Amino acid sequence: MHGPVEPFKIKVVEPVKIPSEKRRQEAIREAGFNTFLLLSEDVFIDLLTDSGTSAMSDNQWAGMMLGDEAYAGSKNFYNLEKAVQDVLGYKYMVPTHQGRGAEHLMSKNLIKPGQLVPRNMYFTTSKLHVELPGGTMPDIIIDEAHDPENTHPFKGNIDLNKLQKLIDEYGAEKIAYINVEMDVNMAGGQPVSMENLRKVYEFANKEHKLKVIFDATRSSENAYFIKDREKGYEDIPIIDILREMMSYSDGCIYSAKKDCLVNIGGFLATHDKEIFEKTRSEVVVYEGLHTYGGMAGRDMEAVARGLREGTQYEYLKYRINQTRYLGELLIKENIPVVKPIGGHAVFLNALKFLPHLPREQWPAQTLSAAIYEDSGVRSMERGAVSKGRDKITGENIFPKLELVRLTIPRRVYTNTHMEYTAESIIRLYERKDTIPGLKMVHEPKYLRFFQSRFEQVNL
Ligand code: P71
Repeated sequence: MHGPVEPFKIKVVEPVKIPSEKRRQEAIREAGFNTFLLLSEDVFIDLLTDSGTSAMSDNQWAGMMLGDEAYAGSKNFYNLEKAVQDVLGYKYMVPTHQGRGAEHLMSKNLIKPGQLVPRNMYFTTSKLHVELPGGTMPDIIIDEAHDPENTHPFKGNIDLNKLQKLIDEYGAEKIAYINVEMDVNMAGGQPVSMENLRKVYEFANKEHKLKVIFDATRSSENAYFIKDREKGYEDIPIIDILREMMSYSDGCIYSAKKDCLVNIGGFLATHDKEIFEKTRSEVVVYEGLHTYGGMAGRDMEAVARGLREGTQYEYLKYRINQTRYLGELLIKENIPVVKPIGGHAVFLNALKFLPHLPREQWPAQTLSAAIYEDSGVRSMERGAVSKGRDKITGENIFPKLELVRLTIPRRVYTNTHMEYTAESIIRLYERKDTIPGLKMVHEPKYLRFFQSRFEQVNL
């Protein structure tokens, strides 16, 4: 049987080649066993991230030619503002160069030193931008999310009891805002249900006068899961689902590099005039004028068109099913993966894949490097190296999830590429006992996973 059918045909191709086995061995050593440090040239299938790696449509490329590169008041800014209003329902929008630019502005303006920003699992840049202005990010995701085998359909949900406990312990005034991520990245691309969003907003806004800020980065993919899995939404168009989702928030940060099918861009959007005024006056310090925020006019046009295009049902169905296709090829061979298969990636459970390695030998980092060496497929560590050290004790934190992410760029790779990837991982699983662990030999201060280096330890 065939894999998910692509709702597009291919107009432009970029050649890729498989480096020789000898070159792969050299390349991963030159990169200190860190896939972030590999040269793109040495990679055959690049599943490092779905961020900024998608293929734009002919309509988006046509829009690029209509870039209005005026310093102030670019037409494309107004097109983007309108797209955000139409698709997400927010009245106000501040453009930024990418998601973390928006995180920076939001956190800086909403967090006072010592405050908490509870969230349904951390994301690396989001956590850092909460910590920089003196906040901390407690985890309030449901327990099921920490168990790779648990097949809860909305594993991204917030546990309201955990939120209540924080309020009981610290008081509502200690909480800067509640942060809800869509299609939770570090949990495996797991969605949040509409019911949960509604309840969190009622709890926060009505009972405690707390603001709710979304990380709406993968909200279109989350909306697809709501349509697919939540009772009552089967016949509702994606765009209406999205607008309802966003109505349960005061604002959001958004990395356009994912669901908007572009290579760069981001924004902050809000229903709240005060958040808008504050962040708009500050965007000029860190990003650029408030009508471009670090993006070229042409980039804003591509984001505007991509935001609309990325809500098409046929496209989303293909997209989510391609990820599932790869996941199911692996599940068939009993490879330990996070279940259910998420939206943007398949996550391998490195603790089960390489049970002979102690946590101190970084099983996920090891597995990610081994996959590259086997087949030229690049993946990303999402475990203890990404998590970093405890802010106070300085000790390594070993989260329950020690994962390797095989992230699928949108509209870029074919189902045959998925099959090639699955075959490599299955082959590796058969000889998993022969894979030696790693020790960290270089550790940068911030977001260490990007630039840390490793050496193999003897088995
Ligand atoms: C991903 C990325 C990109 C990335 C970031 C950090 C380390 C490795 C890779 C970026 C996100 C994201 C969420 C939920 C905010 C950002 C930042 N993800 N929220 O998954 O997933 O956006 O990259 O545009 O600055 O590979 P930005």
